[in-house]
Amino acid sequence: MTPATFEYDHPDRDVAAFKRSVATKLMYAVGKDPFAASQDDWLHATALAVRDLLVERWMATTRASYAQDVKRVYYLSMEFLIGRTFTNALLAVDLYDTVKAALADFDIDVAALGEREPDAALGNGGLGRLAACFLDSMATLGVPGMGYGIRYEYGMFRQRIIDGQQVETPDYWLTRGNPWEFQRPEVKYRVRFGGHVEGRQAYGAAKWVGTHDVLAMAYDTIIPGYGTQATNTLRLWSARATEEIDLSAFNRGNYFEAVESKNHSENVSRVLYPDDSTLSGKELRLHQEYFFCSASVQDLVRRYLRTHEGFGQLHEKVSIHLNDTHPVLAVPELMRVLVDEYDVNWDEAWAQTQKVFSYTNHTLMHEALETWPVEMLGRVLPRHLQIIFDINARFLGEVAAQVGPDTDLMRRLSLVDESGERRVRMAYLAVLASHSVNGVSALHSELMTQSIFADFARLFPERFNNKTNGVTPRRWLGQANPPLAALLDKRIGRGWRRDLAQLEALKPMADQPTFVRAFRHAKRENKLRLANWIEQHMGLVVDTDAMFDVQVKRIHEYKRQLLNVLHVITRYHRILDDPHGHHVPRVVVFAGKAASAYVTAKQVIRLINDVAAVINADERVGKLLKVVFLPNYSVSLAEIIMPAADLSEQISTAGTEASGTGNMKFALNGALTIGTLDGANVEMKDAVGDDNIFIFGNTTPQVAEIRAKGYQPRSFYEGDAELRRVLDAIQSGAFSPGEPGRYQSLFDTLVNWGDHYLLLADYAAYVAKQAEVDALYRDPEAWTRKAILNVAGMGVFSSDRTIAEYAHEIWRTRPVMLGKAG
Ligand code: 26V
Repeated sequence: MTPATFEYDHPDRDVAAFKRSVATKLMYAVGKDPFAASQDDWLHATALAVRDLLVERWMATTRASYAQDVKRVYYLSMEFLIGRTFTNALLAVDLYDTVKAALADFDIDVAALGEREPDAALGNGGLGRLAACFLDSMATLGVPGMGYGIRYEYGMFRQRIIDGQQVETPDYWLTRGNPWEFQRPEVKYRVRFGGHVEGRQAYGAAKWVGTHDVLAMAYDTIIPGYGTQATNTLRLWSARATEEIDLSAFNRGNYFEAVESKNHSENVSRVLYPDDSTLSGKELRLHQEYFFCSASVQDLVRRYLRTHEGFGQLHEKVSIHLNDTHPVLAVPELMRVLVDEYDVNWDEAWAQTQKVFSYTNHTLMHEALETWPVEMLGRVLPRHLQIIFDINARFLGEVAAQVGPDTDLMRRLSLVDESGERRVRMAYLAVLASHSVNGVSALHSELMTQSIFADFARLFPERFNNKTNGVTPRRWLGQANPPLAALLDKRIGRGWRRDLAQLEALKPMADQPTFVRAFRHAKRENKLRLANWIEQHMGLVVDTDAMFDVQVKRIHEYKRQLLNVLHVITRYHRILDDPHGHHVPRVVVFAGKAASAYVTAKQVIRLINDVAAVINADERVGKLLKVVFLPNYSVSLAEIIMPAADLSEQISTAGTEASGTGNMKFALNGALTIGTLDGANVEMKDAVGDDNIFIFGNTTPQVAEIRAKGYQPRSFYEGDAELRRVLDAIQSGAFSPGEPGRYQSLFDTLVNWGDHYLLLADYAAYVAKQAEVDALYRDPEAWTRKAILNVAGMGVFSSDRTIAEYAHEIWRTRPVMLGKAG
């Protein structure tokens, strides 16, 4: 037996055998003659052939984890932003070249095939993508775990840009079937809603009756580890109508009503909520949250009981991790299952619960903190509301006993916010029920204990900790950046894929001219790839010698894409004022989706497109400045954008971005960062060195001080002629001549309505820092040297490091031990 972390020899690198396997799948699983098969048929057949290889490892891992009775981690997340699987799976099992050769014999190009695969876009942004990177790292490290989530039929909407504006269209990603999943019709759980509670006593068992029920059916996806036999499972739940709903209506002779109500039940898993900026408090969202929590808890309890008697060992065998508060209903659900269904007494159940759960907070933004009206919770989940009330009463009683009567403290700590319509504070429930609460960067974890959880941090200081985010090097370097990956393989070996700290070995090479040249060559190839994409999809020709200056992420006011636009217009004015000046050419790239109801964010998208239209058409500017908004930002588009960037824009108002992970992906691919001291930027600065990153702007304490003193954005507007000219141009319709008033409200947001995110206060420092960026870009050797030092410093930002910390310090799990592959 060896730990699951070893490089293995391959039994399967047999091109002829793989060809046979693909041909067999094409005929017998896809049902197509090779002569009639479409590209999508070939993709499907090849995916099934690759999947066969994964299945063997999967079964071995599952068998070993039962035999070793390992502690399992259940990662509960409403979102898993996986992207494409095909190429990732081929690289994971080290079969890319084999498959490439096998397909070439059929005249099929493996890369082109991979690009036909739709993204699994089951997430909004950072939180969902982090969950996907974590699955990859857990499998790679052999952490015995499982992701639980929802199998949305419609993922993140597709964004089209029509007349400069975002238009959302549905993303039905399952049209051609999903070759990576296994439907499990036999794994079904009843999830109950509504009804009422009988026989309730505080802290005692009760009967929940009169409910209307939905079934949760499992779909399993294999998550392969890299360079190991270990695999994990992502189990996603899909809603199915129960038999009795159908029957009751059928019996009344109403076929139509029966099908209608079936549709209604199955709506629960229909669509991902595409808004990560506000909690709209929609009842369907509450149904989704409980639906997947209940199914997951029932499933993991059943698995535990298969090999254990009683619940005394639960915390030694089970860890449940809450990816933000979205899955926190798993807490009262586990309490309900233990107390109501298995007669465990309250105190024992609560003690186990607290040892089992851990929670990660991903945002301090007030609007995104979940609270549910007591009225709605009581109607949809009456038994859970009682349990939450009981948890709250116990807790407040204990605090009162400890610190004496302090009604103000009680009011602040209560799980129920009584200040207006009574609401349950889900983040407080998560903190109370967990033995570990972490933020996602050093700064964010610190702020968390000073702001939203200050009272809890005083009561339970030992609970709070930091786990700085990371990204998987397999996808974000190995897969996304073949030229750089090949260069690294040649110069430092292949080991960085599993041990990113090995990038450290690049440091001395930053001063070797041959390496610097090769590195620049790789960057150029990536820039060409993006330039081709832009020309093909948008008909715009961009110059690959220009600096690619990139900001891609969700469109949010706090992320300050608008500050970037102010800089773009400043450059435009400077070029017009001095057409023969020594300007550094830039291509400024934006991409990102706005929540469909987020009016200001949508205006920002429109402004970017309007500004792009004016500047790109202005002959006086020519190659010196181009602006592009790439539509439909996604994981697969990010894989093309990140490697092509020279400059990475990470410019959120200090104290607002919990961590950021795009910042890490860019630097890993050899971009320099211009950024504020926010989120993980702070730690990136420490990792790459102050001289190799462009930091500007007010710090978190300075932001607080400016606000406390009464921030006056108008004084910046009036005091800075260059800024005023930019804002006046926006306000007067210079970029919207057909509708001069179009951006009045954006102007007002900044100048007259308080500029909540301090764009004007940071503008001058930002523009000055951009001039430093230009100066460095004029010296390609010096620029590339710093880019190399950025790559070299990114070792610590591997999600493998992050997951190792979670596993040792929070979950306390050990890797599953496996025999050699093959
Ligand atoms: C929030 C909400 C609000 C309520 C309804 C639905 C919904 C869905 C998603 C979210 C997510 C907001 C939190 C989030 O994505 N945070 C990001 O997490 C990243 C991973 O930790 C981190 O790098 C980013 O800085 C942080 O913004």
